[in-house]
Amino acid sequence: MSSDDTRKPKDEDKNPLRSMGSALGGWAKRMGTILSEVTQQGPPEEVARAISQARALGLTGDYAGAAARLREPLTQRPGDSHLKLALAIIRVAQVLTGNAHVSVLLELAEPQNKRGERALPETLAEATRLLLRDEFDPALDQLRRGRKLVEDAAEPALHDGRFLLNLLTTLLQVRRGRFERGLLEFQRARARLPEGTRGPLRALLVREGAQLLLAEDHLDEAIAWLTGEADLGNTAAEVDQGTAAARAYLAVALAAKGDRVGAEAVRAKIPVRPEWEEHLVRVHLLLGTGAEARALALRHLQQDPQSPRRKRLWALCEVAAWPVGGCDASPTIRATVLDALVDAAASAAGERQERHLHELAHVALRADLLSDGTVALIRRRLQDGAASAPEELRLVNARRRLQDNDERAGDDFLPGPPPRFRSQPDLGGPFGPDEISPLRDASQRLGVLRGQRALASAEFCLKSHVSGDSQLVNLHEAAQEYLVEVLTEAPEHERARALLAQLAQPLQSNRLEDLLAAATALLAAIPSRVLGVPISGVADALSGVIAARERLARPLTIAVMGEFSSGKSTFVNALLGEVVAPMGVLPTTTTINFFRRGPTGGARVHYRDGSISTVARGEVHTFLRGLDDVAASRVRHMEIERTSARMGEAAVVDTPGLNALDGFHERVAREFVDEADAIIWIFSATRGGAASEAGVLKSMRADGRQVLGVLNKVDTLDPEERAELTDYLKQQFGDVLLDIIPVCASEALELRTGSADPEARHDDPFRAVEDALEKHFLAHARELKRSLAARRLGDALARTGAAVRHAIAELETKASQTGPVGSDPTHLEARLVALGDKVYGQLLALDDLLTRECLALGVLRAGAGGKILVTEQDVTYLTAVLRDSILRALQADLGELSQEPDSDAFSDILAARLVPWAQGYLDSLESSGFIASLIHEHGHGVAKGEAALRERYRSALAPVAASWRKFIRGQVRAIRQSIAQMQHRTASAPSAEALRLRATTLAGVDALLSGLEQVAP
Ligand SMILES: Nc1nc2c(ncn2[C@@H]2O[C@H](COP(=O)(O)OP(=O)(O)OP(=O)(O)O)[C@@H](O)[C@H]2O)c(=O)[nH]1
Ligand SMILES: [Mg+2]
Repeated sequence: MSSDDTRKPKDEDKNPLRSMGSALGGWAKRMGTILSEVTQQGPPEEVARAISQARALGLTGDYAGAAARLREPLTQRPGDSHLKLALAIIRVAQVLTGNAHVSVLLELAEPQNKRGERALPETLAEATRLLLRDEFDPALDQLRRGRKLVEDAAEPALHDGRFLLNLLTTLLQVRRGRFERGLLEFQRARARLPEGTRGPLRALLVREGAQLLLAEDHLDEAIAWLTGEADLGNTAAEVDQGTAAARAYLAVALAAKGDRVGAEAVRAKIPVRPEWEEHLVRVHLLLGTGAEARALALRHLQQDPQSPRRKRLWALCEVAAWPVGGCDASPTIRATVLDALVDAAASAAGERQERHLHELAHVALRADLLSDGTVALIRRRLQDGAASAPEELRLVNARRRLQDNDERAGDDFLPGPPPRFRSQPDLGGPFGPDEISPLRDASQRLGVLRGQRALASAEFCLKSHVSGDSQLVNLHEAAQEYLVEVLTEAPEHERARALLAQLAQPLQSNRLEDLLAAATALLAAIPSRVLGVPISGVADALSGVIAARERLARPLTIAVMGEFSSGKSTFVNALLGEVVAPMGVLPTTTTINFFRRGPTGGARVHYRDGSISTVARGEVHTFLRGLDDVAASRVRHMEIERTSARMGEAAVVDTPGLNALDGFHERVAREFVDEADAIIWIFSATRGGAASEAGVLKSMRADGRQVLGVLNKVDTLDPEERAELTDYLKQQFGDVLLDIIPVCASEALELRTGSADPEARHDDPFRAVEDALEKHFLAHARELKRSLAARRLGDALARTGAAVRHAIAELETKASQTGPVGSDPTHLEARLVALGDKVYGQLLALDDLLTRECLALGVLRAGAGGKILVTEQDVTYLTAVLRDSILRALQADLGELSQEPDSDAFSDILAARLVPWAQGYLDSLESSGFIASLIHEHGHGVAKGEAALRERYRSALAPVAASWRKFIRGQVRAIRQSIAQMQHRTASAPSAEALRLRATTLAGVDALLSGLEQVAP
C-alpha cells in the first residue's frame, strides 16, 4: 500500500464512500486479473513488433516517430489494449517533456467502459492532464487508481507504465510541496527508468530528481547518483540533455557539500547555454564567490525580470553578501530583496511555501525590515496554527506588533523577570526550499534566531509600561543584556547598536545633585570583571561619589592641620571658646576629632570596624588622653559635641600633627584631608623650617582645598621677627595660602574662656581670624562645598573612564586574538570515519558477550536442541548488560579521542551530539524488545554449537552497528558548523561587550563629565 492511502482525508470513514472505495478496489483487482490474462496470452506478433519499435523510438525521445509507428496497427485494432497502453505511454512522455501540447491526451483520457471507468492508458493520460492543470487531488486519485491497475501485473510491458506512474506521482508530490513522499516516488521511478532511455524523459527525471534531492538535503545520494548520470569521461562538445542536466546539478550538489575542487571540475564540463546559467550562479553562491554570483544573477534576472525564481536567486546572492546575522544593504536593496522573496513565497504551494516563508522571515529579520507584504503573508500562515510555524515567523509577527504598539504584542513573551521571547525547540531540517537557502547554514540560522529572540525581548522590555522606577531600571538593564546578546551574534547590528546608545542616554540635567545620583547608579552598575577582563578601581570611585554626595548635605567641615605641637588643639579651643580639645607639650592629639554643635557635650567614637560607642560629657578628655596608639588606631574619628555658639553649624576638626615622631599620626591626618571642605594650617613661630610643609600644602591646593594660614605662638617673637617670619611665609606659600594671620592661640584661649583679665576681652586677638574665616569660608560655604563635590565627582568619573577604556582595549585585543578553537576541520572527516568504524566493530563484538551471558544464564542450553527458557528478568538483565557495555565502550572511545592533540572542541561537540543520541537509540531498542526477539529468533543457532550462535548474533547486530556508524559519519557538517559557530562567538563576545561598555558605560561617563562642566556653581 502506498503512503498516500494511509493519509487519505477522513471522509473515507463515512460509510457510503468507504463502500465505494472497496468497490473500486475490487474492480481494480478484476481489471488487473483481466490485464494479466490478456498479457499472458501476449499480443499478436505484428502488434508486438510495432510496440517494440515504437518503444525504441520513444526511448531516444523521438515521440512523433513512435506515435506514428503505432497509428497504423491502431486503426486496424482500435480496441487493442497493448497498443493503447503503448500510445498512452508515448503521449504522456511527450507531454511531460514539453514535446507536445496537453491536448494530445484528450483523446486518450475518455472513459472507455460503460460505467465510465478508465483502464490504465486512459488513467495515465487523465492523471497527466490533471497534474498539468495543478488539480492535485483528482490527479492523485487517478494515479492511485493507475497503481491498482498495475499492482498485480507481472508483464514487463507494464514496466514503462509503472515508471510513468512513479514519475507522475513524484512531480505531483513535489508540486504540492510534499517533498518526502516525492522523494520516495522519485527513488522508485529512478529504479524503474526503462533501460536505454536517453533524451527528454531522462533529462526530466534527472532535473526533477536532482532538485528534490537538493531540496531534501540528500547531498551524498545526489552526488552518487548524478555522478553516474553525468558521464564525465565523455569529452564531446555536445552531450544529451540528461547528461548536461546531471552535470549542472552535480556541480551544484558538490558545491553545496563544500567540495570546491570537485564542483569546479564538473562546472567546467557544463555546456555553455542559457539554460544552465542558473546553475552557475548557484555554484558560485554556494562556493562563496559572491561577486561573481551577484553579477551573473543580475544578468540572469534581466533576461526574465518577472520570474519569481530568478528574482529569488538574485535576492539570495545579495543576502549572501551581508555580514553575519545582519545586513548592510541600502534600504532600497533591502526592500527589493524582500519583495523578491515575497513573490517566491506567494508562488509556491504546500510545504514548499512553508519553507519559502521560513526563508522570507529569516531574511526579513536580518534586514530588519518587517514590510507590509512580508508581514501579511506571514500572518496568513500564522492564522493556520502559529504553534507549528517556524519560530522566525512568530518573531516577525511579534516584532511588528511591538513596532505597531499592538496590545497583543505580549502574547509571544514569557512573563519575567525579565520577560523573554517564547522560543521553540529545533525539530531538525532540512530548512529552506533548496540548497542555496541561507537557512541551510545552521550556524547562520541559529545565530539569527538567538539574536532576534534577544532583540525582540529587548524591544519588549523597552516597550513594557511598568510602574515603579526600580522595575523600570531592571527592565532597562535586562534590555541592555539582551542587546549585548544581539551584538554577540551580529556585531554590526544597526538597530541593536542604536537601541543600546539610546539606553545609555543619561538624564538631562545639570544640577549637581542629579549628576551625583546618576553617577552613583552608573558606577554601581559596572561589573568588576567582564569576560575575565577586570575593570579596576570602580568600587573606589563609587565610594568617592557616595561620600561626595553625603558631604554635600553636611555642614561645612573646617580642618585644623599642621605639624605636631604647633598649637592646633589650642587654636581649636580658642576658636570655639571652650576647652574641648586636649592640649599638651608632647604629641597629644592621636585621633581625628570632629567638634560639632550639639546639646550634650558628650562624644561618639566611630571605630574603623563600623561600630560606635558613646562617651559622657565629663569623660571625653579622660577618654582621649587614655588612648594609646593601638587603641587610637582602631578609631576612625571622634565626634564631640560642643555647646558654644561660635562657628555656627560648621564642624571644626582637630587632627593629629604631621611630622610627629610617630608616623601613624601623620598617616591618619593625611587620610583625612580628603574629607575636609576647608583647611586652616597652623605654623608654629617656634619652628623655623617650613620645607617639609611645602609638599603637603601644594598637594592640598592641587586637590582644590582652600587653605588659610595661621602663624601661631607669635608671643615668642618680637614684633620685628614676627613681621619678618610672616613675610617669609607669604613669600613661600603665597600661591597656596589664602592669607597668613599671626596669632597667639594660648592667649586668645585664656581670654575667651574667661580666665584672663576682663579688661583685655574687649580687644579680642582672634577677630582677625574670625574675619578671615567668614570671608574665605563661611560666607560662601555652599559654593565651597559644591565645587569640591563637583571636583570629587569629576575625579571619580575620570578614573572610571580610564578604567573602562582600558578594559575595552583589552576586550578588543582579546577579540582580535581569538584564533581557531582547535580541530582542523580537514581531519574531521577522517576522524569520524575512524570512530564510526571502531564503534561498528565494538557493536558487532557484542555477539561474544551476548553468547556468553545467554549460556551462563542457562537460557540457551548448548546441545539441548536449542531450547529457549528466557524469562523477563533475564531479558532485563541482558539489556542492562549490553547497554552498559555499549555506553562504556563509547565513553572510552570519546575519552581516547579527546586525548588526541587539537581535538578539544571537536570531541566536546561530538560527545554532546552522540551521547544523547546513543542513549535514545538504546532506549528505543529496549522498548521495542530487541534483545528478547534477538534471543528468540537466533537463539536456536545454539543447536549447531557456540560458534554458530555467535555468528547469528553477530549478523543480527550488524544493522544496529551500521546505523551507529552511519550516524557518526553523518556528523561532519554539523560538527564543522558548531565549530565555526563557537569560533564566531568566542571572537564576537568580547567585541560585543566592548561595544556595550563603550555605548553605555563610557557614553554615560562622558555625558556626566560634560554635564559637570555646565554645572551651575
Ligand atoms: N607660647 C605659646 N605656646 C603655645 C601657644 N599655643 C599653644 N602653645 C603650647 O604649645 C604646646 C602644644 O599645644 P597643642 O595645642 O597641644 O598643640 P597641637 O598642635 O595640638 O599638638 P599635637 O596635638 O600634639 O600635634 C602646648 O604646650 C601649648 O601650651 C601660643 O600661642 N604660644
Ligand atoms: Mg593637638
